[in-house]
Amino acid sequence: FVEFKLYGVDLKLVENLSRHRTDGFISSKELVVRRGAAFKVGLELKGRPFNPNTDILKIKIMLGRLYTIMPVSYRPKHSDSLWTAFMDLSSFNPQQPCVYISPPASAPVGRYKLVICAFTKDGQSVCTLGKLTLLCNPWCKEDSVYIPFEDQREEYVLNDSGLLFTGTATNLVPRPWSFDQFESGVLEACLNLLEVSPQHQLNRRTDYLNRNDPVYLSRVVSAMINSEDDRGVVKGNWTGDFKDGLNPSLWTGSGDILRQWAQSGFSPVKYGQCWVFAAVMCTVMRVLGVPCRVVTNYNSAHDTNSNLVIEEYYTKTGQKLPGSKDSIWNFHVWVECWMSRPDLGSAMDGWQVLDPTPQERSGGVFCCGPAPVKAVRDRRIGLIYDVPFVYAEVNADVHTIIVSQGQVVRVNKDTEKVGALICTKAVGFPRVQNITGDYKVVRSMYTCGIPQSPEHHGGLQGGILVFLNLDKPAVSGEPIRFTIKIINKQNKVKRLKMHLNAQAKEYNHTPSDTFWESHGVLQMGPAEGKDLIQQQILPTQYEDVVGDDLINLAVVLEDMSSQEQALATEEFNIASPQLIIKIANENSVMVHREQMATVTFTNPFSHPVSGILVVAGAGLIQDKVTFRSVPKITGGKVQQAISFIPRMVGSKMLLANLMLTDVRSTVRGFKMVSVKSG
Ligand SMILES: *[C@@H]1O[C@H](CO)[C@@H](O)[C@H](O)[C@H]1NC(C)=O
Ligand SMILES: *[C@@H]1O[C@H](CO)[C@@H](O)[C@H](O)[C@H]1NC(C)=O
Ligand SMILES: *[C@@H]1O[C@H](CO)[C@@H](O)[C@H](O)[C@H]1NC(C)=O
Ligand SMILES: CC(=O)N[C@H]1CO[C@H](CO)[C@@H](O)[C@@H]1O
Repeated sequence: FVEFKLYGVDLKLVENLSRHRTDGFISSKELVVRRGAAFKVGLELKGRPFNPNTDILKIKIMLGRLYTIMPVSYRPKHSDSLWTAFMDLSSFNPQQPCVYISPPASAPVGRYKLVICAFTKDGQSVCTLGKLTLLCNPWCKEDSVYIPFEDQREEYVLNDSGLLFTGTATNLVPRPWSFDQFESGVLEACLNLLEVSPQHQLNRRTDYLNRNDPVYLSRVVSAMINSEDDRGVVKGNWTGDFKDGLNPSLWTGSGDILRQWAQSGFSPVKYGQCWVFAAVMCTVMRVLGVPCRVVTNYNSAHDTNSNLVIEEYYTKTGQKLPGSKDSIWNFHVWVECWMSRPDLGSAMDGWQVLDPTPQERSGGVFCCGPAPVKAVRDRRIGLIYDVPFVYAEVNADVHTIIVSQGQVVRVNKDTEKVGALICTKAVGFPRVQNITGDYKVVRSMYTCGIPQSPEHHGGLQGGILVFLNLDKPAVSGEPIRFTIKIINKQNKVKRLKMHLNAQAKEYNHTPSDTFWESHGVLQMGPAEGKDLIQQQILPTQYEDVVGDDLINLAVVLEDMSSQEQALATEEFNIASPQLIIKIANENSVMVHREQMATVTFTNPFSHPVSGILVVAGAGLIQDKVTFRSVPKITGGKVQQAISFIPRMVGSKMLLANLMLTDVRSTVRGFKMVSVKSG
């Protein structure tokens, strides 16, 4: 029987990939399958046919040095914990036999090797080798990442684009983002990430064994996304100076970042801030098959001393001071991953907070989570991991303090500000979903999407109340109009000094110098209410200072006879113009066929601007995004035509990012493109 030869494993790529919902990875030319579901492997025989009565097949599956050997049976076998393999004799082709291999739903994820050996009756054997990548399987009930709704599985595992929310709770700014999990080099970089991790370097065997558990996987990934403590992917920088790297606002997707990291031999990519860390983590988790979404928390507290109070300091003239080590970021972005928590009990199953932005060490390294969202809501701060930290991020109180000559002259307490709104992208639609109620029991006055300004006020004990309100959301190129309302609660005439102060402020910084101020004196009659004090800041006064930053506006009143103070503040962003993207023949976009689009920018600024345009889109524009310079424009329109060849069928996002060089703004836009199979 010397003529019996086994030639190569035909991994039946295309067919089984679509059944495993891994067909997006087709360009990786590897077999990518999910645990808990069988896949099919075909064998090429040369010489005599396979004889099921006398020949025996055995399969060895290897993950590093861990391995398991299974006999190939002739009847399907099911096991929750073991790999099994069988041959279907009813559709048996003796020249090209097929084997079905089933990984258990609890198998570790990673890159496996596979050896198939045939033994003949007289003791001869021949073997052949294959490779496969095994991922988690949210479609499989026995998998600990199982999520029971198809639209959610598609969004949280397969969607390769999305929106990240920035801005403020009353004026959300969606940033389009390309998660890129199916773009070239991304799958490989994600698997590399597991291998470069300190856990793997320290003890491969233990790491491989632990990789069956999404709690472990997500914690490893949360530490590896930032470059602190390890050879992680992204370096954070909050200095505002990014000259030896890329400004975090200019990334359009995760693909560039992960490829750059892998190609540089795993040196950190410069630079990221919270939404970049979170978006790259979301890509890695979706690639690994763990359902994941990016979440924004507005007015996110960073409570360094765990007293659940954040202090903010102002001068008597309304200037915000660099405060304590505690801080409030106007927004902070993290991710949630969906998994069961056998370590905590089924009540904690579901969404888990993971925060890859390096803020505080957890277990000695910069990582955070998984913290069950339910534990945060129910204040179960004894549960692992990092529940108290996340709890403070969404629940701390804010004390606004006026200081004068080292003395505290006034304290306002706000219990509603922190965690004003927590949101993510909705399933299947490019819009926001409010998930505040998952994190806390709220009586919030903020609304999602519809700008509605809450009234921030401060009053003298028994004396004067002051309110500060924007007349409407601030828009680029238009004056910022606001109204101050004062009520004299006492039955006597009061003379008041009024100080108004505006400062620009990055989303996570203490404000820069005052760029606009106004001072005056006014008189209030007994028990009088005034709400006609209208003020405005003109575009020429804020345009060049503010850009993508926020404005911190404050009013301080001082009773000239008693010296008592009252303060009201408002923080807001300026809605920037949008890029408009138009797709030619929008309803007949075909895969692999060249397609045209135009990006239009209308300049709302009071002077000419120019900038760099980047266009990207997972599944639409291969590899690198296109950079183009846009000519100077004065109040007018500029149009840029682009062409691309869609690579994948489905609903894909084309996105554009214009970094203006004359003002400190980045202008964005996106358009969903429905690509048909032709
Ligand atoms: C931030 O970037 C600046 C300029 O590129 C660089 O000089 C500085 O060292 C960076 N800071 C960190 C923490 O990497
Ligand atoms: C991804 O989200 C977009 C909306 O942002 C939607 O149009 C598309 O159908 C989603 N894709 C999948 C695979 O769920
Ligand atoms: C967001 O949800 C919270 C809690 O359910 C609610 O109080 C708040 O008004 C919502 N904001 C919206 C719908 O914009
Ligand atoms: C086990 C398994 O799912 N194999 C599938 C591979 O693809 C072929 C063709 O679609 C299916 O017939 C097999 O069932």
